[in-house]
Amino acid sequence: MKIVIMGAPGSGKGTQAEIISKDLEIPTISTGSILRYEVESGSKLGQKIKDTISQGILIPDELITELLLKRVDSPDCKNGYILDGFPRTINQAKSLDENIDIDKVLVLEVEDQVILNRLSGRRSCTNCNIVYHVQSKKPQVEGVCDICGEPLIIRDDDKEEIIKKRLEIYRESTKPVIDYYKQKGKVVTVDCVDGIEENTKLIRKALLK
Ligand code: G5P
Ligand code: MG
Repeated sequence: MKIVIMGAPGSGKGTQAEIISKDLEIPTISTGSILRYEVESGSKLGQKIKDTISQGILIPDELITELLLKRVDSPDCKNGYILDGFPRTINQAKSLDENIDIDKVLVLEVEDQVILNRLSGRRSCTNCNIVYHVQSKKPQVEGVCDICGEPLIIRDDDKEEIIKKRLEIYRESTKPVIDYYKQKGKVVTVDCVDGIEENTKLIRKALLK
């Protein structure tokens, strides 16, 4: 099964994709994580990407599409995957369509006020990509990843003014992608206002539709 998970920054795409990918035994491919790995590598390209991400704006379509299509060509993707964070523009969606037939587009709906709270309390592990929250998903030891023991970080783009910029770009560039997929009859929408576990139950139900 090939699923796209969409929603505003902080709607829970990464968190929920991680859980659902275990259910379905398929990998999650997060373009945000692919880009952050490139930044961590210290390459010249990584430096450019870092500047763009920290401003809360999008990476050029051509570059991100090339990285994504290369990734889905890997052997672990042969039974399907969940795309988290791609496509984010109509151009990206059209390029994806030319190469891959997506089965379902799962849209997580969350209000802006909830998003600000989720992102201001988020703590991330750059090593294994697990995300935590200072109130609703605490690690066993404060500031340390449960899985690998690495220190947790606050993402550069989780500052309030950058979150607002990301929300603006989401509305302008990414929401039209949801309409694009609605016309193709592929969208299932889930109201994700509750806790993580409650929302996972709703998502599992929606995926059976
Ligand atoms: P990313 O990395 O794709 P965003 O902005 O799309 O970044 P983000 O911030 O990673 O999305 P998320 O994955 O939707 O948010 O949310 P999350 O991390 O799972 O959860 C957020 C917090 O809420 C956590 O603390 C979590 O514990 C809590 N939480 C999660 N779910 C729930 C829930 O159900 N209930 C409750 N109560 N709490 C919950 O992209 C970053 C940048 O990379 C570039 C862009 O510059 C982008 O800004 N980029 C691209 N550029 C161009 N094209 C693309 N395709 C690109 N992809 C990435
Ligand atoms: Mg994410």
